[in-house]
Amino acid sequence: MTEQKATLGVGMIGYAFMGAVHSHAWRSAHRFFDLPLTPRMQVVCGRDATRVAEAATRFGWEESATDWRDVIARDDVDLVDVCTPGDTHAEIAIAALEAGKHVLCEKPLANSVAEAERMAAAAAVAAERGVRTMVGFTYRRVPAIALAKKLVADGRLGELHHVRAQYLQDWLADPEAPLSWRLDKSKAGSGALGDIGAHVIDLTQHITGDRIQEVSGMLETFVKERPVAEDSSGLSATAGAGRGPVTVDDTALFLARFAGGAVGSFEATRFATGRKNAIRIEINGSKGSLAFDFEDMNVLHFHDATLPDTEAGFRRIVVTEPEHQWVSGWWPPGHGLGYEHGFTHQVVDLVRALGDDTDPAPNFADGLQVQRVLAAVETSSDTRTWQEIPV
Ligand code: SOE
Repeated sequence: MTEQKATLGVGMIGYAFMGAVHSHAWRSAHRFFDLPLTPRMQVVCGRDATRVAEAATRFGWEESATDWRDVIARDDVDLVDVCTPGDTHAEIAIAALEAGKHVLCEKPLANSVAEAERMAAAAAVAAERGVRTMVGFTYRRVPAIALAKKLVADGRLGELHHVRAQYLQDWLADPEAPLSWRLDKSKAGSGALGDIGAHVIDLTQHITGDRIQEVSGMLETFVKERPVAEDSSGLSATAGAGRGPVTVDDTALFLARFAGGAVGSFEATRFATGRKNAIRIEINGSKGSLAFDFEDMNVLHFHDATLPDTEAGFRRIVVTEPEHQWVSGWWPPGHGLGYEHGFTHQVVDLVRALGDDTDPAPNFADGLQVQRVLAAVETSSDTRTWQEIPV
């Protein structure tokens, strides 16, 4: 007889784009990986009773609810997964932590440093009782990114000099694209900067094992007014009557100095026509370089500068071998993974950390550090000065 594993009751708040991909992850993680606890998709929560009930059926949640406070109060919920816009992260996550629930929270952690500080403080108190937190910087869980990190940690790039990072999308290039909540500062905190710039801040710090020490930034909003949205969930929105102001940046660029001496250039935009979800990272070190593009996410390019120039070049490594992190849970070599797998790996690593009673990464303290970089870029752009990131 197979041993019955303990369960982890999950309550998810929000059911749009992020809710859909998180649901997929909660449903598949224990079916493909050996986990110490079996996730149980207890309840999904949203304000519209009919729609959230439909989402529960479609995504495989046992029940639906319309008030997140009811979710947090339930004894059968051990973990709260926050998939709502940023303006509600702090309130929901802090209440959940105070109720003794583990929290997985979508990125960026909050809409301001003050909120992120309160969340990190609540997480530190909760950690003393064994309650854990994680922030959804999912791209860390792409196998090619894990390989990039390993190459740097193994010293294969030598001393790091350049970090070049871009996150390029084009879903706002059309000036008539409606005002989704992501264009409203009071809901989203910032625009391209926090939504996608946060990912490359986290990724480059993760791969290099270093931290950004100071930044000089520039934000720009190309289209200042758009049709108001009638129905806005995630990236898609339907135009309603009238127009309204865009209150966030369309693009964010910044230069960065890393504590270990490397220098970096960063760019995040939703106006790069033709680029759909291009996360491009190139790192140059004294012994070699690596390059990654999420639009070819199963591949990492590696240049070994210790080889003779006549043979060196960039090697195209297809990161689909069973020895590559997480790959053995899936398909035979060469069959490749997609966007959703990063979310499944996130659940795998989170549930394993809970099983081992260790801290998952990145946790709320890491999320706060990224928030400080975001705020420094914004202040730098407003004041046209370099800004240090407080440690
Ligand atoms: C929208 O730009 C978005 O959905 C981000 O919010 C996600 O974090 C990213 O994974 C894809 O793009």
